Amino acid sequence: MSIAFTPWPESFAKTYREKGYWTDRPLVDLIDHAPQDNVAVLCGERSLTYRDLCSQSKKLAAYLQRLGLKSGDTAVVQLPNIAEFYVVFFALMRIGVAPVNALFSHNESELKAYVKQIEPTLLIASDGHALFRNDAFFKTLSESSEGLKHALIVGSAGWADSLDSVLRLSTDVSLSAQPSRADDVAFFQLSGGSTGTPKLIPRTHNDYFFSVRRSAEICQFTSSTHYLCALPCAHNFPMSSPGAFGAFHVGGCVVMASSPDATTCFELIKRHQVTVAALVPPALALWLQAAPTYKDALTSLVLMQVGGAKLSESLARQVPDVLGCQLQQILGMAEGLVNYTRLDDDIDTIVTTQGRPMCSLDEVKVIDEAGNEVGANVEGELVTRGPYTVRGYFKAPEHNAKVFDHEGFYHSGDLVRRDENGYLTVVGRDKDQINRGGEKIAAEEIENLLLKHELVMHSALVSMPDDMMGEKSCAFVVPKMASHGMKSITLRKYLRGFGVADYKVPDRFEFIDSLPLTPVGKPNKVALREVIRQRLLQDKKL
Ligand code: J2J
Repeated sequence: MSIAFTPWPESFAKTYREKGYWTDRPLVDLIDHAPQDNVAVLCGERSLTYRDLCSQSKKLAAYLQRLGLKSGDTAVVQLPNIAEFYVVFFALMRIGVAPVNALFSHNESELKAYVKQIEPTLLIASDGHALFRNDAFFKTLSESSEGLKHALIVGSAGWADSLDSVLRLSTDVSLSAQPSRADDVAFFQLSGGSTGTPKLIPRTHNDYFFSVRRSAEICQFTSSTHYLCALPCAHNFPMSSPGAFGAFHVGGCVVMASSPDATTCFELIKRHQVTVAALVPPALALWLQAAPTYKDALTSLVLMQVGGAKLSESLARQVPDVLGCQLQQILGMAEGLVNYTRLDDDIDTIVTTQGRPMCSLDEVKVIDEAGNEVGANVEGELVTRGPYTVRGYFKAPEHNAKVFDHEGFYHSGDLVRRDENGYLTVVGRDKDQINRGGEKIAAEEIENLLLKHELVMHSALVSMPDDMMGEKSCAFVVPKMASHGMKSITLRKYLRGFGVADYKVPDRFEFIDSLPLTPVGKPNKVALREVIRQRLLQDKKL
């Protein structure tokens, strides 16, 4: 059985095939067709060749098949940056089970929302996460989703089957199951979101495989590429731009880092002769600070990719000198479109733009509020469709009607300028989202939770400037009573009580008597952003 999603219209699918962009191959070919003796993943003291990765994922696939999992089923997976992330992913691909890969920083609230949406049969998680040290949370999840019967845990939690034992002990690799069809959903990617519930993005084998292949080509990945996976491995950027999958596609090697911090990564770069790393701007800033002391550790590094949030020109200009390698900027989105500065672009283009689309069939328009295309170098919203940009979120008809237009263009909410050569520069955002150093927070999700507090009458979450993170979040709260005595700490605790990921808890709270409103009666977030900007300036002066 296949999973329902919004397909590309037949005429587009035909063109993408004719052009050779969609090849009707399953994603598991990424590892099955790689040179089997090459090292695929280095993780701590462990080294897995492609042969190991293939055989372990086959063992796990066979085990899951014996449990009764079948094509069209879904799974929620939450793993840290460890080799098992790929073993699990490709095992699920072999039997046509579509996972949503939650970020390791996600918590009760996000996992419950994913379970509700995809009604999984299986959960794979790690006992390194507080939620899975015992079976209490799994029981809660299975109460809300009848089909959720199976759990596999990395580590020795004791309450569920251990993934480690399955991989060590199981010998049977006989598989009758097949991957899902290449134009069906392979897995769900996470959207940054701007709504109350996080939206899931159905990605097909065909579209994702193309995006990986083309990315690897643009970034000139080869079998000698040693790619450092320092961002959360489930994120679209380190998975596919070109990321770990790009490295697999060419038989290269992925080095797992437990965190993007400079000391951890510099040691790995030196030890494993890493050639490419990918970071968000705040992590890059820390690397740039730390690098002068470690410079000889970084000699193998050829390419530093930066994306996820706006990189300042001043940081960008430091990269070649301080890290001794080339910079590449990337404007990507889990919904599809990825833009790259090219390796042979001049330095000014690389430091001042976020690149251009990777494929000639990426249709990108920059439009004004009336929906008309604007000219070169004029600010407008980026809208796009193409061979790897999805046509709809999973089971979200109302939201889809708002962000996908009748021609299938995805309205990204990113405000950009496009130059005469097609290069995009991000200048702002017209979506209710905070980009906290690459981590996206949907304002409405947090506002809704705050409104549940008995003393909160109104709330509005906005971004505030931050030197390190680019943006942080500030919640404006109107209490129900003037003499409320409410404190930030109370609301922080309250939000944590719902089990939302830490990065979504507002960095600052401001209590006010009323929210400024727009002419149509919505909270005026432009005005609120200005209020907090002024207050921050005031604080700096004191
Ligand atoms: C400014 N804003 C950016 C950039 C993304 C590669 C790289 C990044 C992502 C990603 C990704 C930006 N400058 N260089 O999926 O494959 C903001 C935009 C965009 C949103 C998407 C990839 N690069 N952004 O960040 O789905 O607002 O994907 O629409 O997490 O991040 O976020 P996400």
